[in-house]
Amino acid sequence: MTLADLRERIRRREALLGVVGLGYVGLPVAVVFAEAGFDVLGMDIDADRVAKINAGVSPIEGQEPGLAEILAQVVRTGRLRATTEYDALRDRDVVIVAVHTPVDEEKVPRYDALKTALIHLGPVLKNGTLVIVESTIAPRTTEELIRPLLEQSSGKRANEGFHLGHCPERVTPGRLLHNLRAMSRVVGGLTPETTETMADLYRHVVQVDLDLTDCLTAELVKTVENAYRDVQIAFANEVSLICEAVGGDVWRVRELVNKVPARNMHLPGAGVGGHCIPKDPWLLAYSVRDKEVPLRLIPAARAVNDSMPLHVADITVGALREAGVGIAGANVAVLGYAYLENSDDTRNSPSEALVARLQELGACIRVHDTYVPEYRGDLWQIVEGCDALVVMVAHDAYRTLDLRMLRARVARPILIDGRHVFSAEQARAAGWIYRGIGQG
Ligand code: SAJ
Repeated sequence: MTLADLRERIRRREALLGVVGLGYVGLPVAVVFAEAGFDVLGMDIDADRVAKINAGVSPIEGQEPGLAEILAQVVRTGRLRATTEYDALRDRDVVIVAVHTPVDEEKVPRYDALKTALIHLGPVLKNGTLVIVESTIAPRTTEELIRPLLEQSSGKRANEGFHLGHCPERVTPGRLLHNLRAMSRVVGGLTPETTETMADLYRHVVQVDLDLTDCLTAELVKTVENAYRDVQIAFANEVSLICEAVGGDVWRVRELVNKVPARNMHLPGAGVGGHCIPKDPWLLAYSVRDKEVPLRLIPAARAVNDSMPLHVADITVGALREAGVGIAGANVAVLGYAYLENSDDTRNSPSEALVARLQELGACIRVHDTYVPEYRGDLWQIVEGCDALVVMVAHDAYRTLDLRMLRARVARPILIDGRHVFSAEQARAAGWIYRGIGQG
């Protein structure tokens, strides 16, 4: 099949699509292309996840407007089905790869899932199939790792036996379907004709700009856009430390700074979690690991953001000490374990670092989280008799808590606010000793 044939099949929605990796990226992708009228075969190594999807049930918890309903519909109409077998992908004209690409302790990318996917995909690739990698990868990875690996595992040559491109995902838990339709996408093919073919495909679901470019630019845009955010958040966090030290209120400072044109001070907070922001700056940095490029700002921003959960632990220890309570043996209740408000996603959660630190200091920890199944217990029971309450995630459910009722349940009225969920005035009026990030 030539690219021209493939473009025609895409235009007529007859192209058979495959999606490898049915997580926060792959599942919404599979759903929206099925909804757009394509025959989609999803593939994942997790048999439970595959079974749930084939039963029309979304394996993703948390608020994902529309996902569960559309998933049920496209499974019912037979447009989407899932498998654990790579072999089932033999007939696919396009295969989108959306597996996770974490970095390890040494900040080196772990491409194990990506390599495994490519090694198993190669042998079943049909002649002329278009492979699109949506996973976030370090600049130059398509050229230096993905292309040779796919040529080797398929025995075909890129741009002849198969076509290859990179279209970095731009999903956000809580807005998975929205972002897929309403956020522009950078489309980078190995050749301009491949890029055009990719754009033909994404035009069926993306309602805004498709920015056509090459693979390297696509890799750079994605890692830079998230490194940018990480640096911006780190700046806000550093300003919050200054405000705490000089007795200022970072929230008021931020509000007035952002009134100045071309200022966009981000939100200080208890830390930076998730599957994108903590990782993508390291993928960007990795691309120059063998070159004489003195990276100082990007690693420093990561260090600032990684220090914030520990800073929240320090604030907690300090507040307890002022109340005459040692941290060892203190009962501390942590509200929020997800990395993001109103999400069930706990990857790289700042709460993990906070809990580990407080436990290291001897505190007894109880955790509640509205969305995370293992922490969904009775909030009122969890806070009962605690010596300090630490809010780590701004779930809507926490914003509406009655602080007076809460005050009556705890042993000591110490409230540590890692996400400015409450105002100091509001908390103190309800009888709490309030300590907030960025508030001296
Ligand atoms: N955070 C702050 N301060 C901020 C913003 C975020 O502390 O001002 C923290 C959050 O609490 C969270 C972490 O950073 O722990 C990441 O939050 P996020 O809002 O960046 O959410 P993510 O990780 O889902 O980021 C995604 C990214 N999207 C993609 O990679 C496609 C990011 O580029 C988007 O900017 C972000 O969603 C978004 O704005 O929706």
